[in-house]
Amino acid sequence: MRLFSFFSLLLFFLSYSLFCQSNDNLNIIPKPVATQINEGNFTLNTQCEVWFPADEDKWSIAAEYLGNWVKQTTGHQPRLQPFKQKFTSTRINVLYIVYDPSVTMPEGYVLEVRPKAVVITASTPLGAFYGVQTLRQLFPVKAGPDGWQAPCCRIEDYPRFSYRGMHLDVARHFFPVSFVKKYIDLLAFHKINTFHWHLTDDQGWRIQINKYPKLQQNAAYRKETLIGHYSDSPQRFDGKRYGGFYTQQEIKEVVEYAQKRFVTIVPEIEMPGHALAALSAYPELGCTGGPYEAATLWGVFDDVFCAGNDQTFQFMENVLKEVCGLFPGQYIHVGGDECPKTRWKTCPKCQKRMQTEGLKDEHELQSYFIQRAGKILEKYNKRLIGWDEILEGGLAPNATVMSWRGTEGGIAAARSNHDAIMTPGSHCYFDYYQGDPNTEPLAISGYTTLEKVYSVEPVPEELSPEESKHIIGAQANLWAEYIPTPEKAEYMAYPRVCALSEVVWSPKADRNWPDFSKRIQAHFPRLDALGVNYSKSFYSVVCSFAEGKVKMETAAPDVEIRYTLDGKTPTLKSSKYTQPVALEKSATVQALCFKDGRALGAPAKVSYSLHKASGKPYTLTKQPKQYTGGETYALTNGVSGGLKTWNNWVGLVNNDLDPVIDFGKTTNFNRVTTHFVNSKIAWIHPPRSVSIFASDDGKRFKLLSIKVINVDELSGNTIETVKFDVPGARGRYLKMIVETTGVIPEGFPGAGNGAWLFLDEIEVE
Ligand code: TNX
Repeated sequence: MRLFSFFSLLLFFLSYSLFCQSNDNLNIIPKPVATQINEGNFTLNTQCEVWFPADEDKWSIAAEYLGNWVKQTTGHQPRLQPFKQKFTSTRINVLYIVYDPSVTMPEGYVLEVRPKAVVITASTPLGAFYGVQTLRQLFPVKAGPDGWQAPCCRIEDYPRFSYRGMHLDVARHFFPVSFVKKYIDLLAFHKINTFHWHLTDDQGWRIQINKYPKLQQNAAYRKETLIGHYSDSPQRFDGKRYGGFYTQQEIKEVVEYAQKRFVTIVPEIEMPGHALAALSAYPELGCTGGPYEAATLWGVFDDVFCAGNDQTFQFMENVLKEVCGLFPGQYIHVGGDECPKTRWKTCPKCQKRMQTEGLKDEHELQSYFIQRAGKILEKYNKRLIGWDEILEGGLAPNATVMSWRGTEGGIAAARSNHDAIMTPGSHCYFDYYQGDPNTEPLAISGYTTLEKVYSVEPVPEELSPEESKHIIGAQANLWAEYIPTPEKAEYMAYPRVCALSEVVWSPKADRNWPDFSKRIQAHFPRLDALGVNYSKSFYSVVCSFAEGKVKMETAAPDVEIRYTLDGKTPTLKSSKYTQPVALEKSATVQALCFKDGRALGAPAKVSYSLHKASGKPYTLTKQPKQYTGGETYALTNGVSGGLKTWNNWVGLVNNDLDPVIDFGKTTNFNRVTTHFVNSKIAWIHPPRSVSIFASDDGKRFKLLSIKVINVDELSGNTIETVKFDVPGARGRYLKMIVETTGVIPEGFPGAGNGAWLFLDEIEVE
């Protein structure tokens, strides 16, 4: 008896520990709900067959997918065998797909790999399909000495959210059907079930509409395209006509392809803003009547669809009718974002519409526009999705909100009983840099690392459990202003989609970055095998500077960092990083990650210019939250911010910045220099004044100098320098007061909102 209980205890611990480490071994992404590894392996061989429920054709989709995968992997086309009888026991070498209503989660499945057979159980074909996707990941990317083997295991799995989305902008740059298919295939592999296809924008209209042939002839093309970044000055253009569109036949082909992967397509037809391309073809739909040109630059444009013109709504009705006929999903996205009201304010037709409809301002006119689109969609049994601006001026009944400007839109929608999809710019914009902008390919701006994507929580804390039910999921967006090729699209999307997939699929309680950071490395070879040009920025070294020392970190575990200070690229022979490195003088640090003797990712390269305040601590009355400068002593880290990303800037909105630097001892200095951003288009305004003070006790400060900035004179997108010559100045503390302009004045983007103030590096010599 004793012996028995000892053994059962031992068995319990053994199986428990197997259970716990299971994910480390299987490395499935997104992580399944429950996994248990069993003894033995299953081997795919040329005898294997796929059996599936005979009664409904959708089961055959999962079966065919599985069969094709076996064929691609082993070269052997398995026989596909529908079966009607109740599933009782397994035959050898069969991959079973089994209907079982007891698997209650609609997208859930139970996958059992046994030594002689595989059984995927689900109550829906969709669940079975996801079982197949997991099975794919159980096999290695190359056959081992004993062939294609998967470990025996039992996996129980189902998603956390019903809406798991990924977006692709094909308007700013056009992507061929072959790539769109590959993109969808990869989404399915990661159990993402919705593909948001952004089909129209200022720079191009990409879907054939039979009723409006000029959308194909004209609106699908632009004269030329911006080269480099929007903020480059002067802006340069390539002088080449650019464009393309999908025929309805191609759209049908893609829809069918997606259906075979249980991916629903949400097409987006932008209105009333982002409409320049459409207006170039049908100028009568704009307030001024044109002429218009499809945009060659990125941004937000004043010319939008006229909301007073009945022809506009006739156009929308006809376009949406064809769109609804092409896409079988329940949702149609109508945009609604970034629609300036400039033209509407002076357009007699729009003003008349406001009068007759009793609309109090242009925001209500925008809301009227979207509500009419909603009514059209209702006629075709579709539901409307819009960006969070559709909340302004009143929400259309039944509308689902896509919250992109933070989470507020989603919160407001949920509180008013509307569904919401979270796609906050900070975490879900895959057009942002995923590593140091100095080593990454050109991106729009931002800094959204893999780890940051992994950390996003779709359900805001503010919501009650009841309200939270309206958060149906999350999505990431791939805006394509700076993504001209499929290779770059993959680079920007992967591996961030992998992190997103886990956010939307796996249980919240299982979110664990250290664990994911191991599994993602095992996932990379799978992406290699699928021919995905994913980014390796996950391995990039991030440097920070404090108290005279450079700290080097990487998100990847189990790697070594090697660095140089002499301007050379690190090799396996360079110094190995073990602890923060003291910098005695200005230098360029290069750091690179190595694993198993191989370099991973691109080397980090940071040039430090040291001065008397370098690495010194400072205080601020108001701590920045969003723009922290990226490290503790951002203002004294020896590195100035650039225009590629705001990540290195210390920023506050509608507030002064007032750093007080502590030199640690009385210090003599002659000159103080600092920098601020002037980018009114990005709501970042110059300060009204900058003043500096010195103190010995940190309490009583003496004014050293003040500079008044001519705020109105500054235009464009620039970094401005302020220099104070203060010969003979001395003190232990140096205070700087950078005075905000306050609220953005009329006539500038974001008028009425607080202006941002961005400061970086206070150099003391
Ligand atoms: C904002 S997100 C936009 C897009 C741009 C994107 C660039 C949204 C609804 N509108 O038009 O492409 O920023 O990040």
